[in-house]
Amino acid sequence: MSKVKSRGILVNQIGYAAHHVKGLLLTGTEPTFHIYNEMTEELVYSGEAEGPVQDDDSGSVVFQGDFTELQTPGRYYAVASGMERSASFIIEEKPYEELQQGLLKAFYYFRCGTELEEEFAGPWGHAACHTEPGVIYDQASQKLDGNGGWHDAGDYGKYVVPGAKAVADLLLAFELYPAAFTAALPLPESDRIMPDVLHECKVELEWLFKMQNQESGGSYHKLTTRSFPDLHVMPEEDEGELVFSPISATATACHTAVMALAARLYQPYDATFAIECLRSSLNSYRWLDNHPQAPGFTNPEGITTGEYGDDQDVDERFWAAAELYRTTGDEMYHKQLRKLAEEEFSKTELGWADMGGYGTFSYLLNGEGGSDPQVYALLKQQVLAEADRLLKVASHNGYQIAMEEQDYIWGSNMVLLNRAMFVLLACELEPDLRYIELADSHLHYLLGRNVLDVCYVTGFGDRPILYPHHRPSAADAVIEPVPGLVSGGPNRHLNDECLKEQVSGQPAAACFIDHEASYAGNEVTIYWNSPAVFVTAGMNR
Ligand code: G3I
Ligand code: 9MR
Ligand code: ZN
Repeated sequence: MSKVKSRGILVNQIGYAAHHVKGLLLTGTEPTFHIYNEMTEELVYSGEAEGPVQDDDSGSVVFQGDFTELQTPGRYYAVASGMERSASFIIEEKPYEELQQGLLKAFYYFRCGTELEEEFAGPWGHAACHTEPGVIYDQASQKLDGNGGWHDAGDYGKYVVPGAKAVADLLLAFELYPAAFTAALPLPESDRIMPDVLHECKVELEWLFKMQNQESGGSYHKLTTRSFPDLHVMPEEDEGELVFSPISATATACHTAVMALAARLYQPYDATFAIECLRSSLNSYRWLDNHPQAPGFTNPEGITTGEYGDDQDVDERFWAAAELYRTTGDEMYHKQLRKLAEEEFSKTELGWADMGGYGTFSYLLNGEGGSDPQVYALLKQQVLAEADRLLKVASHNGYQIAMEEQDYIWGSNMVLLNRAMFVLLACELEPDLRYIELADSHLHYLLGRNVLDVCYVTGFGDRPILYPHHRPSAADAVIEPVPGLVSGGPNRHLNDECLKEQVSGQPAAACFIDHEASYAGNEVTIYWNSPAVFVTAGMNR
């Protein structure tokens, strides 16, 4: 457990882009701050911060200091009277390049069913895990191969819905910002022909093929042991029987969507694989068509791993129709999309439960030609209204992020990163510098400009998360956790014992403890990493 007191002078512990807005926060009583060059110890900037601003979500009063004028590349730190010196930070044209690589490399560390070799995993390697075939729930005589893919999180389950969100974020990042994906990671598959992000996503997509029942086209909701193993168990030691949970509509619709998206993106690099993806998507759509009404998934008796329950599947179906229309141009899917668009659900969310935003952006990014002008205009208007709402929320927030008290839930850092991703996507429709600055501001919070003065990514910044709820990190012999993992973040509902014991009564944004037992605050997941890859790639383009 790490419990370190904030230095009171809060900066992005990685750094700032030379030509973007740069800000620090002071939680003391004095607004004056100074910035020094760390190499030369030369005073390079002095400023008066604005404020104070009362920030109830974090229970702090902050002065907001701006040093946008300072653009010379270098490494700096800030000081203010009565405070420890701040974390050091860089100013660079592209300060997040290494971070983006680390966040993407994390997916390699999440790989299941294959040995992680020292050459690629460094000290965090381990033997192949979960290689045994699984049984189909309620059909104990039937075994299926479910090898491969990524572990979901700090546990070793593999779940279709969050897996699809993670792949979608990575593929969208590559689609919009290909220039940010030219460097090799490297991975065992690196070939300098197909970008590594596509190699990595292929690992999960090939696993998704195995989650599909070929006869009906439907996708099993998840493949997990019956219950979670102990925290100090390495993946290869987790030998409980693997069970395919029943097929669900949300998993199937996510499968349809992400396979159609993949078919488009792999086409130039691996046409055979692209065709397989499209075939799988069409088969999956057949299940949706045959099951217009399906109950939401709940854990069947005897299975207590993550549920990812969601009784609304219209948003996932909307996303599926949008991707199939975009990939095939077939009017049948367009018709379906127009019909679903009339239903009542969020058209802007990018979470694992509410996925309407993916459908919306797929449709809008396809362009106006070929669209229904009315649907196009309506969806675009909803996107811009939400983006402007987020700008407004951030303008009232002491930490300059579009977060409100009720947003500090389990995985609040996903809420934060999804919003950054959202405004970057909005920017593709309506270029606006304020959207980019807002996304950047969200990274500043994630990387240290928060009330706890912590960098929520393992292995990055000078006060990174050290004790994530992540089984390999907890169980292996290496002191440092696996690097590049985004922690879930503050959770005002305190849904685990550790949070209840340690931070009861704290304000929302301080409901966090860097402790390995805190699964409701300090776990890591593939779908908290994926929007972080999207946002850093957006900044690195
Ligand atoms: O959104 C509501 C909010 O409106 C409401 O006011 C508040 C009050 O309870 O709850 C919010 O919902 C929360 C929901 O996450 C938001 O996505 C629930 O409380 C919370 O229990 C739920 O947590 C989910 C958690 O599983 C428990 O089901 C997380 O989203 C989800 O990321 C997490 O996923 C787990 C997997 O099950 C297993 N693998 C690890 C993974 C990460 O912890
Ligand atoms: O480790 C599990 C984590 O991945 C899940 O997100 C979390 C909630 O479903 O559950 C964790 O497992 C805990 C279990 O729910 C209760 N006993 C302690 C387990 C942690 O070691
Ligand atoms: Zn595994």
